[in-house]
Amino acid sequence: MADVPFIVIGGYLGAGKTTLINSVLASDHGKRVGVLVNDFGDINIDAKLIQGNDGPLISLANGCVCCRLGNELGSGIDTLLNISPPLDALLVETSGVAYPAKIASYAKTWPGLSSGGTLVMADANRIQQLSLDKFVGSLVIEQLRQADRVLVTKLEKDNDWPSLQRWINAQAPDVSIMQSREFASQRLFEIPASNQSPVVSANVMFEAKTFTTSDSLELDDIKRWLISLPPEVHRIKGIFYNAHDPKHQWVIQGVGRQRTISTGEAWGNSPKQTEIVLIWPKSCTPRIPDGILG
Ligand SMILES: Nc1nc2c(ncn2[C@@H]2O[C@H](COP(=O)(O)OP(=O)(O)O)[C@@H](O)[C@H]2O)c(=O)[nH]1
Ligand SMILES: [Mg+2]
Repeated sequence: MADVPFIVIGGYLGAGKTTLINSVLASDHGKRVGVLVNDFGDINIDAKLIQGNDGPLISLANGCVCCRLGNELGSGIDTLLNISPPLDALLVETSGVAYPAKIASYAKTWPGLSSGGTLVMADANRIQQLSLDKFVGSLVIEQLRQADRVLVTKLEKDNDWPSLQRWINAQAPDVSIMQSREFASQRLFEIPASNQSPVVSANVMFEAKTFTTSDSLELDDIKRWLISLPPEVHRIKGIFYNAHDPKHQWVIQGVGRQRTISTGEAWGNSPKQTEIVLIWPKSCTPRIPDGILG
């Protein structure tokens, strides 16, 4: 039986990893894929945001897959490898705080896996600024260096694409770079996997705060609270319940200063439960206003 390609999708918090996985799962590439999603924090919001996936999905919560999840990742891989008929590929979404090469190295030693390459996502509007951040800069640059291909998201007309490409290549010489709007899903299965060895630089510590309730939350209260959160909270994501629209989930997304609320999937049979996760570099110690948390 042929080994199954293990494709790693990395990149910093909010870069667009889950969005890419959703778009791959929704597109017509003819492959049966299994997905492993790691998320930082006690609740795996990303696993809940992956939509329309008829194939198997394994949720790995609570931490950075590269340092703490060895057994859970391994047993997730084995579960997916034991599916019959065999899957065509395994995709793993790393948490935004992980070093992707360490996870990609599983493919070298795990029976039944072959290396499917490492795609690292980079937010066109944040990557350069993040690289200068005293807490997370080295992690963000190391994530780029560990890529076989960098995929740039959120590119707008006013971004200087050639200059951004040059900048990425200065951090990660020779890496191939593409922009997400020109990236057909099929290309995910064609990443040239290199043989780079896992390099892990200084450990950056992150903290996550989780908020859950089964009470209905008012849209205006959520909006006020989101706006009041300081930018040191690098990532906000969650699903909330609003009794005015009892059928649908509402989705919160926050990356840097950008915050959005949108309607999500129907609740279906899942409990109408609000779950929100905030993530920040530990050393930042942001002041989190009580707002809805109170
Ligand atoms: N404009 C734009 N927004 C994007 C793109 N990719 C992701 N996003 C948004 O960025 C936020 C974070 O995306 P997500 O896929 O959850 O990032 P992850 O944390 O890396 O998994 C969400 O609000 C997405 O809708 C993109 O290519 N263009
Ligand atoms: Mg994600």
